Amino acid sequence: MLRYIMKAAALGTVLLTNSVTASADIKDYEFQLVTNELKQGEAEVVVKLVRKPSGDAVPDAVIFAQRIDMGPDGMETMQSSIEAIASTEPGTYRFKTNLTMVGNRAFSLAAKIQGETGTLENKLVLKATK
Ligand SMILES: [Cu+2]
Repeated sequence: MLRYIMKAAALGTVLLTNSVTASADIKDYEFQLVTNELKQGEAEVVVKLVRKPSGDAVPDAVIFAQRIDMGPDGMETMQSSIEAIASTEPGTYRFKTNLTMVGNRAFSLAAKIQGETGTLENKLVLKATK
């Protein structure tokens, strides 16, 4: 009986430790561009949300703000409309935009992640080519 209690207590400790480490920090996540070079004109921007310690793709994030502009080329006020479209793969997020001019873009995203507190904010740089 005592042996059983000690085992249960040890197990409890393990479970507690696991539940603490399972909760990652919002800083452990990042959006990564699947392709950082796109053709000028109508384009699909695809990003993958990754949990950095494991490299796992993270589905079901709520992206509540996105913006694409030419800030990297000194044209921050030159922005394009960008809208989310249906994802084809869990953990990837797709957007439709129009890259009217050749050059670099800053793509900014703000998202909430299931089970994490805080907001993930990333700014990614991509390039529109001829
Ligand atoms: Cu421009």
